[in-house]
Amino acid sequence: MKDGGGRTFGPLGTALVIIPTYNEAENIKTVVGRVRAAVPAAHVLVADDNSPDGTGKLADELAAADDQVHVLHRTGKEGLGAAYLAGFAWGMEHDYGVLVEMDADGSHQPEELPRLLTALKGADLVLGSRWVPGGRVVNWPKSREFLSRGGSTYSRLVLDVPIRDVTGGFRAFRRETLEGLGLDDVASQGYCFQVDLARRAVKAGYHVVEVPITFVERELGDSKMSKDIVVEALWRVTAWGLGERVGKAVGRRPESR
Ligand SMILES: Nc1nc2c(ncn2[C@@H]2O[C@H](COP(=O)(O)OP(=O)(O)OP(=O)(O)O)[C@@H](O)[C@H]2O)c(=O)[nH]1
Ligand SMILES: [Mg+2]
Repeated sequence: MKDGGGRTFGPLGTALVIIPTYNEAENIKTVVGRVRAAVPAAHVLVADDNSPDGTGKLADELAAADDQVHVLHRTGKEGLGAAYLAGFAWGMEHDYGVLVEMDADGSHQPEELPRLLTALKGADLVLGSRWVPGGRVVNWPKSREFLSRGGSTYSRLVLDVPIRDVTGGFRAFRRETLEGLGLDDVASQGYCFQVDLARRAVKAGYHVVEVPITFVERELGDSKMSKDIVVEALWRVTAWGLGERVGKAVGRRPESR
């Protein structure tokens, strides 16, 4: 398939939907079931950080009953970024052609996955987006929307990336795109991991497409959002932005981190 610029994209291989979990016992069965129903050809990988509430054990039960469900048990809570990096490595080792990021809490609707995967036929990376026309959030307090919109706007301006929803975590990567992002030196732990990957993709010249999604606030379980995560995002995005400006001023290529 060709995009607007006339580039030809290769066929998509089998998709692996990676779901990072920490204390998602109330959500894991529902979300995995919804993914399996929405995209029956795709596989699922639950990347669990040894959740005290037994999410990992529930995921094992799902995997035992279904060859297309897999579990990556990690030793402890290390943040979203580390869980995704481990999930990507597992997926590449097992030869998946598409790696998808998705939350466990129902905020990302599995029924929207086919639209993301269709868009990926003509793109290197597809971002589910709340902040493009047609995208929206359901049941979010104004304070949360302000934080998310503000984070995206700040990142877009400071990093000069033309993406409306740069912090979102419902995404589909071609395997080749991930391979080209230089993931070895990614240090971001919390949600700035998403900003980091998006900015790397834009800077590397990949064709990044935003697809509108309806993001639904979690109904069950607790948020892992914390002040530390916001502070990490703020300082890293600011440091990346400053690094690029200094790089441009002295006429060299931007640092990768
Ligand atoms: N493996 C792993 N998963 C995590 C970690 N932190 C968060 N997650 C998962 O990442 C996804 C997003 O986390 P949420 O707590 O829903 O964060 P959020 O969506 O920003 O916050 P809410 O809007 O309040 O739900 C969920 O599936 C979490 O279980 C972590 O340290 N390790
Ligand atoms: Mg959530």
